[in-house]
Amino acid sequence: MSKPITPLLPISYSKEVAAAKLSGAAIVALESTIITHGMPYPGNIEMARSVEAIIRQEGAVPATIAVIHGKLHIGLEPEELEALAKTTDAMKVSRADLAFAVAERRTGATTVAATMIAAAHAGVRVFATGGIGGVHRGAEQSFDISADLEELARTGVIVVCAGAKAILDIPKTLEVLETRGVPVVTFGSTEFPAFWSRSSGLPSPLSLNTPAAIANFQATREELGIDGGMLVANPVPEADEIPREEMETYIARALDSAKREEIAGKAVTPYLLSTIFELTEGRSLKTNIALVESNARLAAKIAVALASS
Ligand code: PSU
Ligand code: MN
Repeated sequence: MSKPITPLLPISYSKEVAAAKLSGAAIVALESTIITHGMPYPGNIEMARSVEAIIRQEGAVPATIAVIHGKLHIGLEPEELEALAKTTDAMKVSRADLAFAVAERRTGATTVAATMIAAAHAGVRVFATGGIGGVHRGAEQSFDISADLEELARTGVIVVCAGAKAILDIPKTLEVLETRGVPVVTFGSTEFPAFWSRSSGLPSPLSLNTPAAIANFQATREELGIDGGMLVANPVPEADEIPREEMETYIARALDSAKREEIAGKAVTPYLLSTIFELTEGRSLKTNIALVESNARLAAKIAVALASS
């Protein structure tokens, strides 16, 4: 008989997530690419800590997901979170390379797609982030479409975001989500939001006004045997919004320099994000943190509603 080639998956739950799984408490997954590749230190650790605190305030348990030295972590202890925020050489792992990071004992930060896979594996049904990956501008030439969209079509996790960044082609992103059967629900508005700004100029395919209605919608999909995830778009709080026209000039400059420097593949999104932070001298970072906090609050409310249904 041949020996099994796959050893037991090295997986580790934080103390609080392990306890929540036993008691059936609500859990909210959080990604880690936003920490290592989406924001500079120390803004990244401030964001990561405050988002976890907000989830606890709402009566749920945060589960930040990452691969550390080959072990898949569902929930990080405070010192692990701090160490990850300071890491400069973590891989950015998506569906294609999540298992590679585990098999090769690497440290990897999970994208929306990889976080969804890990959350589903751990039985976590709700996940909060800032922005999802999508169809890049010029995708008709570059073919650059984020694996996040395919993951939303396959994996049954509710992803709460602030819409899609205008570094992407938002109409094409919504088209792909519709083609792949992913419900896009804007919370409390009929317009799809554009990350830094509350409006993208495009109507939202669906809209709902309460966390309980969102939980009920997902439960109904599950009863009907419809698999795959759901995208919940939560417009940035008004006080933190940056107008669309203002961001557009920074986006255009960031896209220009990405083209000049021939940035490609998984480096594109991190490059654009960091260039925009530099161009806005940190103002976009403040908005980014505020919207992730707001998404964490909504995600926790949805998770609590799902846990009590
Ligand atoms: N968009 C943002 N902030 C982010 C990301 C996207 O506004 O931090 C990160 C997320 O982790 C997302 C990933 O899953 O980038 C998408 O990368 P790509 O476009 O290479 O699929
Ligand atoms: Mn890409």
